[in-house]
Amino acid sequence: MTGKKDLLAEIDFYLVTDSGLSKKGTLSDVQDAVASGCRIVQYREKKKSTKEMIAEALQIKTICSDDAIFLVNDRIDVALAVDADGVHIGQDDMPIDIARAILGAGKIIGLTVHDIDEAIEAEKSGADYVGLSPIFDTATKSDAGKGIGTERIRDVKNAVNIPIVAIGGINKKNCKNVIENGADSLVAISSVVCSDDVKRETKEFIAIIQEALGRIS
Ligand code: TZP
Ligand code: MG
Repeated sequence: MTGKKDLLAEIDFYLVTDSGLSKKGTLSDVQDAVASGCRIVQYREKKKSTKEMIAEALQIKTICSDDAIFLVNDRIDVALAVDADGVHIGQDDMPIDIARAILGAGKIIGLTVHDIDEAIEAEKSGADYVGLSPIFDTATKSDAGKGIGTERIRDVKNAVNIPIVAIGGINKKNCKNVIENGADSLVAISSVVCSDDVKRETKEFIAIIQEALGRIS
């Protein structure tokens, strides 16, 4: 298999960057998370210029190296420019078949879904994983909508075979429940990037997730 697709089976804590919320900055957050064992990073940047994004993305790619999957949110052009491992896109972004044709079979494409129907459609159209959103109410994304609750994760898990990444309002208190209800991986943006110690937070999330997945070695 080309690229890092096989690493998708091993992901647990998934870092999504947020330069607006971050205490120490995107590069510091990526460095700390990867140093603590995070295996997947999504560069989500809504404010910077394309030029700035490409420069930052190249640095993130270097930090992720062979250790972590490196995806770019929304910007397929930026992902191509830096030869990232793939992209994460939403329902209103580029149709997945066109994104696949541009990126090629070896790249990872994650798609945000909100319910079972969108998840089934995502799998059919060739998504490598789905981001199920939002599990709980969240202030981090203003248009995320109301939390769907953890029971919906199980419904989606039963309907598709690709990994499910849960996102939205997840913290260390509720993350065990998220995994026990069928998520393979989860994102907790504000819990991690707003903290003083991203290394510690990442380690703690990974430990809770691994234990809930029964993968603890
Ligand atoms: N997509 C759906 S909810 C969300 C995104 C990017 C924000 C999640 O942030 P937090 O702080 O983990 O609730
Ligand atoms: Mg998007």
